[in-house]
This record gives sequence, C-alpha cells and structure tokens, in this order.
Amino acid sequence: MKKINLSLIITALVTVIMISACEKKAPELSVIEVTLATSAAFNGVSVSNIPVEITNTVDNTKKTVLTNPAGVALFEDLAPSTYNISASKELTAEVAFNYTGFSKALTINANLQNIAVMPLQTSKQTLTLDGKAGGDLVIKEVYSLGAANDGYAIMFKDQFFEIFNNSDEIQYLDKLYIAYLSPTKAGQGANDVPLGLPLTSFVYASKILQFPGTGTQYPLEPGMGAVVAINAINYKEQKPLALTVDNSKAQFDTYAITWLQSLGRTGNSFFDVDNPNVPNMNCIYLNIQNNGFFNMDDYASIALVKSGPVFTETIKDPTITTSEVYYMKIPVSEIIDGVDILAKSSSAAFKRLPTVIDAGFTYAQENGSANYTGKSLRRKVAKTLASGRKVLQDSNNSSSDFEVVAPATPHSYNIK
Ligand SMILES: [Ca+2]
Ligand SMILES: [Ca+2]
Repeated sequence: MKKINLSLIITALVTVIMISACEKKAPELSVIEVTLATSAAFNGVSVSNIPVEITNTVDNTKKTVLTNPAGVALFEDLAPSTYNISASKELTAEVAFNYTGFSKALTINANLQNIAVMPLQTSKQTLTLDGKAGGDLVIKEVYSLGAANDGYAIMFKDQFFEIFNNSDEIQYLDKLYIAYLSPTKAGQGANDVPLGLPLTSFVYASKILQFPGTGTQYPLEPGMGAVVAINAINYKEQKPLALTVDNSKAQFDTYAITWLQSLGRTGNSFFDVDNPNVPNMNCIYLNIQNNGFFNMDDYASIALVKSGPVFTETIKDPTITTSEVYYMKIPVSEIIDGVDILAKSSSAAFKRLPTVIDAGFTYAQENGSANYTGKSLRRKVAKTLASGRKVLQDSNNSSSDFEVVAPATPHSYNIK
C-alpha cells in the first residue's frame, strides 16, 4: 500500500512539474483588435464582413480575419512583432454613385503601418476606409532598378515607366505631368530618415516631366500603353544576356541636356542620350543644379498629374543639412494616379503618397538590395474582356495592385 501511494505521489509530482514546465514554455502571444470605420464621405457604407489583413513586417507572413457586424476584426495568438494592417471594400457603380456622384465602381481602402505589439498586449486600432473614383489612365509599370551586366555598362540607363489606358475611350496624354516623388531615401538604409512633411494636401517632387502636345496630338487607345524611357534605345541588342529591355519602341524619351544648357546648367552625356526619332518629354523641374538627367530613384514613387496647373512653390528638404535640396509641391487634388514604390516591406515610414492615392506601397527588395536585378513593378490584370482588352486592377492600393516581374515588360498588355 505504501509503495502504491508513493508511486502515485511521484506520478502526480511529475505531472505537476510537466504542466508548470509547459506553462513556462508557452509563448507570450499578442492580440490586435481592429475596428473598421469609414470616412465622412462614405458614411453609411457597411463595415461588416470585410476582410482585414495584417502583415508581419519581420517575416512578411499574412493573416486575414473578417469583421463582425460591429466592424471589428480580432487577431489573436499573434507573435509579438510589428504589423502593417489593411482593409478594402469594393463598391459597385450603383453604390459608389450615392457617395461620389460618379456611376463608376470604386474600391475604398484603409491602411495602418508599423503597429508594434508587445508580448501579452492587446493593441486596439481603428482603420478608416476612404477613396476616390479610379482614373482612366493608370501607371501600368515602373522599371527603375536597372540591369546588371559585365562592367555595369547599362546600370539604370534602361529605366522606363508605362501609362496605360484602362478605360473604354480614347485618352489624351498631351500636357499631363509626371512627378518623381521625394525623398530619394525609401527605407533601404538603416540610417535613412523619413521626410516628415505632411502628405494631406501636397506631395513633393524632385523632378517633373510633361508630355508634349497641344491637346489631341498624343491619343492613347483603350487597352494600350505608352512607354516613357529615359533613353529610347534597344539595350537588349547591346547586352543580350542582361535582364534589360528594348526601349527603342518607347513612345517618348527624356533628354535634359539642351534644356539645362539653356538655363546655364550642365547635363549628363553619359547617362542621357536622345533618340531623334522618338519625341522628348518636356522638362519642367529638376532639383539637381548640374550633371542632372531624368532618372528615377532606385525605389521610385511616381505620380501622373493633370494638365493645367503651373507649379511654382518649392519646399526645402528639412532632413538634409549639408546642402539645400528643394522639392516642388504638387497638390494631391491634381493627381490622376500614383504608385508608392519603397525599398522593402518595413519601409512604410517613407511613404511619399497619401492613402487616398495609394493606400499601400509596393517594393522589389526581398533579400538584400534589388538594384540592378532587372526587377520591375507591374500592375496586375483584373480581367480580360471578350475583345482581348485587359482591364488592370486599380484599387488605389499598390500593395495588392502591383507585382514584381523580371525582366521588365514594356507594352506587355497591349491589345494589339
Ligand atoms: Ca535620354
Ligand atoms: Ca528623342
């Protein structure tokens, strides 16, 4: 009897020890409680049953939870980390009309970045859905990273971006502006400092180009793209093995040397050449005094801007103390489409566009630098119509609308 009792006691003790050991090992998990709301403009839109997505910025893992009838999405058992949170809701043309006055389908978005949750903490966040009617012209692709090859002969001379007609009517490119957005730093370096200027009413351009023409000289048919290359040259012919592109079929190229010289400044004949058979973009603003040209930054947020306004108001970069760097202020209300391209998933603090234009951001960097990898950021196809025309995804959130491709694909969605 005594023996049995002893072994029972030992068994009980071992069990207690094991349980307490397990309790000690249990991870100290966190909770994020997201309450979905709408901006005043969309007051009345239901916030029930909407997917809310969180992305762990350390390892890029994602988790999605539907909101309950009160608009709350609860993320339990999360690893303590830093998270980006996003949600979007599609409104049909009929529903959108009640809020925007335009009978056109629309996606409203909300986004929060770099939300840190500590072990055992419950973080309560409010996400406010907002948006504006999508544009007929969209930025289809941005290729700024350049191509590696023997001797780096190309570097980033093969950069281009492409504007696509996403509507069913002819659109004109004449006099529209392209703004390359500041700051140059996009979160790629540990010592990068965010610009810290408000993005509510203005964005800040380091360079501005304008499409030539007088109003109806440069039509873009539905389902067609127009490529603007910094140099309209076939780089594939020069370096067949590199992940580069043939820019000889670009509709426009950029050339700054003559313009800079007319202003008493110097250009850059190594990086900037002119294909005389391809019309040049008008040079409007370049914030480098000498040796400049219209290259995009490695991580290049750009905006397509309405024709009409004349930009005159500049602002000094408050983070640069060693020199005076000025950006041109562009009103957010003048932007037709914009895509925020930053270095990596944890670069949200460097966003250069407000949520109403781009609720998220896209990036090409996964492991180490993406420079000279031939990687390009391209908008996804939402659907292909019976006619063959592609309609591109435009939810005003490049985190979901864009994908990384390599090599770059100029004109790849053209219907003909
Ligand atoms: Ca050029
Ligand atoms: Ca030219």
